[in-house]
Amino acid sequence: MGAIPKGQEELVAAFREGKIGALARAISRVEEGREEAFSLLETLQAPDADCWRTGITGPPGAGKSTLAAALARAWSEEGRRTALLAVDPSSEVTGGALLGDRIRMASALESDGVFVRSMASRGSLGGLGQAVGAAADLCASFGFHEVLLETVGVGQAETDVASQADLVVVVLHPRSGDGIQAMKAGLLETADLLLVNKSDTQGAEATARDLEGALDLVQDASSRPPVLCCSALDGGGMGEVLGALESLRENLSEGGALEDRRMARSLARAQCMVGDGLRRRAWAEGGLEARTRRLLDEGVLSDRAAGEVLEGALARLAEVPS
Ligand SMILES: Nc1nc2c(ncn2[C@@H]2O[C@H](COP(=O)(O)OP(=O)(O)O)[C@@H](O)[C@H]2O)c(=O)[nH]1
Ligand SMILES: [Mg+2]
Repeated sequence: MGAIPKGQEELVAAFREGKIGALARAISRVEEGREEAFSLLETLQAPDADCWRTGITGPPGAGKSTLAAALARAWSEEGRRTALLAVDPSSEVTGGALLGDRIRMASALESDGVFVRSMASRGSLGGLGQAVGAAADLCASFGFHEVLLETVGVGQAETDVASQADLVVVVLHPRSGDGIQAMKAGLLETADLLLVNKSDTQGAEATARDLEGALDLVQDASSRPPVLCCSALDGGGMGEVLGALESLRENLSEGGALEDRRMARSLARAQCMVGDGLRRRAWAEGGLEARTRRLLDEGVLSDRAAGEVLEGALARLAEVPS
């Protein structure tokens, strides 16, 4: 456990007393991405906390938030305290009615004791993956048993977020073509469980069959994620969804795969930070920008200059003791 960072004594005390406002403030520190956030994380860390991190990803409108709410309610009823970290860049553009929906849903969940936090800022130290991973750590230390990470399944930042989960659930619309889209977006490879949501409407079963077909193309039988139909809205099939998650967790814990995943998660988060730091600092402060400019001034083509600068930087890195 690290020393309590200066100026954070009151925050640390309130966090340890279980004040939810302190958790929210601690997450803001992490999002702001200042160095002192690391000492705060060290001080508050609880590596042995009993906490599962479940990623929920898929296209906009598939029902990720609705599913997250349904899971959060089910777990809360079992006495498992649940936090929902929603990373949904589309929430900024939808506005209007949808935004109203979101706020209503968030406040209904909060009154059930679910902690809801939306995260949009990229953070400045290691991007969104680092910020969300750190926020999940804080929720675990605070005493939450379940952390849901909701993210739209597009783009690198969102993939970084999914890599911070123990298990990933992919939620799809019940319409033909969604399975193929998901395959193209690489979603099928990251899924531990595939859900065709909105089974109260038409086409869910057919979409599930399409998905099974798409899975035949990308995965062998032993590593195929289960495909289920459900309605997050009216609760249909939710018992099966909860049961499937439970047995996936058992398999992960028994085979030692969970430790591997958690190591991969730490590595991925460190990679986000190192990558981000290198890009920012080596480029501007480490002189890579200046060197590239010199080459461009000499008439070297941009891509060629990049190759030379990269090789030079890697050669210098190789001299750093590992
Ligand atoms: N009919 C039906 N509508 C649903 C279901 N789940 C979500 N929805 C609706 O689909 C819309 C998008 O849901 P939302 O959870 O915000 O999707 P997200 O963008 O993936 O988070 C909302 O209007 C929901 O009420 C479902 O199981 N059945
Ligand atoms: Mg959502």
